[in-house]
Amino acid sequence: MRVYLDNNATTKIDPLVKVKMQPFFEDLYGNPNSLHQYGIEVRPALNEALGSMYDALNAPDEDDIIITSCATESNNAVLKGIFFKYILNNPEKNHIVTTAVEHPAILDTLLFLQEYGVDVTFVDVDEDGGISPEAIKNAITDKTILISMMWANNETGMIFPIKEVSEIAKEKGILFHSDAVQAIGKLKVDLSDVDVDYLTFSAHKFHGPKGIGGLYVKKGKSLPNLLHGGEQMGGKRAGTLNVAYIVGMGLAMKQAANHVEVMDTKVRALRDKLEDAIAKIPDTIIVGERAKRTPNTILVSLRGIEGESMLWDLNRAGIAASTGSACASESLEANPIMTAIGKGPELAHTAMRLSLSRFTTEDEIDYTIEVFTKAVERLRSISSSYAYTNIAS
Ligand code: C6P
Repeated sequence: MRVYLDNNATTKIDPLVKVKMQPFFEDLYGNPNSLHQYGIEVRPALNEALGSMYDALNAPDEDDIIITSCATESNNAVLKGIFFKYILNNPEKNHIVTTAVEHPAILDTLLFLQEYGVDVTFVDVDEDGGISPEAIKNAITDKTILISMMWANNETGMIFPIKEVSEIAKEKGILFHSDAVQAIGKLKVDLSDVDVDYLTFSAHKFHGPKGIGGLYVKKGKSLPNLLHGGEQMGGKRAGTLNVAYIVGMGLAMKQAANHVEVMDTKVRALRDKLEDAIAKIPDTIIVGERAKRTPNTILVSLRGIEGESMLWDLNRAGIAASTGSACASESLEANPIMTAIGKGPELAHTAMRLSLSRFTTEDEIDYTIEVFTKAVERLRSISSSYAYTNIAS
């Protein structure tokens, strides 16, 4: 059996999305900016896709959705756009508040901007991996121009207090961006309820294709371009539109919004079944209160077992999981989230992330429980550090 439990890294394409994209690799290959029939005939599908994205976010189309190549680009566009528009010529407003556990697409971009005089406060998470609205509020100064806080964390699944922080931002007249990559398709993302100025998403996290993402920009909050050139996207992001992928993202986002209930019931029940079984294994620590996490995610630390060893045992049995975020998987350093939430280096090296999707089945979870439990027993029986901690405790 093959079981894919790394859905926070990427997801499989929804079969309906694949079917919808297919004609745009065949007959419908026109450039939508061309004036001839080939260009004209692809435009309705593009409009439909964008319409689905506004509907999925419950945002009016007087706001903007800028299509990008991925969430990393969307995050860069916001942070660098804010720098060019507001900070470069006004050092009185040079402060950005974010969290210490954002994705590297935020953290590394902010480290880069620090070299150009941007002052950044990285708010720490609590020991549960959560963020309190008060901690964000306390970080604000009269120089703060932007708060950037993810909707949900990719490693722990912890859901951040997005509505409260959006209200704090509004009250203080501060711009608010959220990286919602791990929220869309897992949680209700309703922009008529939560007031964000900018929101990042990426199709491959919700059963759409890889290499396409989006940036929602609220009306009146436009930013300078990251990519200059042609007039595509109303002149806001140059480059020939990737029609097939945009069409795929539109349907994937519609499907994601329609399946939030399935995530909250079926997927949550499967995740809880797996988590309950893992929690019964001695010396395991599951990060974050379950009710405060996205319904598909578990981050667990297994005392005495290197995350990579566990990963390879699972992999041999056909089960895909991860030791943390995919973009840091080549580093054998301690899991940075575990470190951020104050777990010691030993626990940080023993982290495993398991993330389900709406395509995960009960048979797959039953098989995973069996393999996982045996792998822990096997690896602990040969782990000198586990034997040591047992004797010591
Ligand atoms: N996180 C993970 O394993 P791209 O690849 O640019 O479409 O998405 C980047 C990104 C941005 N923000 C968040 C919250 C994310 O989780 C990701 C991707 C993957 O956790 C790969 S590193």
